[in-house]
Parts: sequence; structure tokens; C-alpha cells
Amino acid sequence: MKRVITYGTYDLLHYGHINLLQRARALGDYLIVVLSTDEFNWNMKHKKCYFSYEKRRQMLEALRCVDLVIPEETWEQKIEDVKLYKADVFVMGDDWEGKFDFLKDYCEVVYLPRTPEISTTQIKTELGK
Ligand code: C2G
Repeated sequence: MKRVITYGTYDLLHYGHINLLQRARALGDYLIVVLSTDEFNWNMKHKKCYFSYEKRRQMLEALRCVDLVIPEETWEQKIEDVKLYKADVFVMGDDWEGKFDFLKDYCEVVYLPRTPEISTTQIKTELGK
């Protein structure tokens, strides 16, 4: 079984996220999404999520292409996660191009093209939030 792992906030889940998750899942047989906790988002990413971790997790777990959702609490947990969950492929959108190449010592690293015209920030802006 080829195991794929990816990370994100996935707030205000939209089709750009879905495009990424479906392509990530298609690279293997099992997709693990490491979902940023509310604390990690606030303290480390300075992002205030609209939906709580539990709601964001619920939405991701409802997707056919997602097999497991676990919490992302630190920037530094990726190597341990890849080892612990025996991930064969690490996938991120190419806005992160090159940022996680250190994982190449542990698994394949793939950066996929982002869906250009949609973002959570844009949705919030257009809704006046
Ligand atoms: N994404 C995409 N197209 C978009 C928006 C997002 O392909 N229009 C991808 C991102 O590149 C990322 C994933 O969807 O791979 C999740 O996006 P975010 O929730 O914005 O994740 P981010 O805040 O970048 O968190 O440790 C890594 C971080 O947790 C990544």
C-alpha cells in the first residue's frame, strides 16, 4: 500500500483544496491529512480559522479521498510523522515549492500546482470578513 501524506489548514474548504487532495490521493492508495490545530494556526501561522479544528476535521473525513486526519501542532513534526505513518510520498501545493525538500531523505516529495484562482483569503475578502 502506497501511503501519501499532506499538511494544511483547510479552512473554508474549497475546490482548490479538493483538487489538491484528490491529486495527492491519486499518487497512492491511502491519504493522510495532517490538519493544523487552532493553536498552531494562531500561534505559528498567525491565521485565525473560521472553522474550528473539529469542524475542519469533520469536513475532511467526509471526503472519499481522505483516509486519515491527524493534528499538526508544530512545524517540526513532519519527519516523525513520515516515519510513524510510513508515508511513501509527501505532497504539498507548489506555493511550498522547495520548502520541504529535507523530507527527500525519508520519502518522495511532490509539489503539485495550486488551483490559481481560489483561496480562503480571497473568499473571506469577497465576503467582507
Ligand atoms: N492549495 C491549492 N490550491 C489552492 C489553495 C490551496 O492547491 N487554491 C493547497 C495548498 O498548496 C496546500 C493545501 O491546499 O497544499 C492546503 O492549503 P492551506 O490550508 O492554505 O495550507 P497551508 O496554510 O499552506 O498549511 O506545514 C504545512 C502547512 O500546514 C500548510
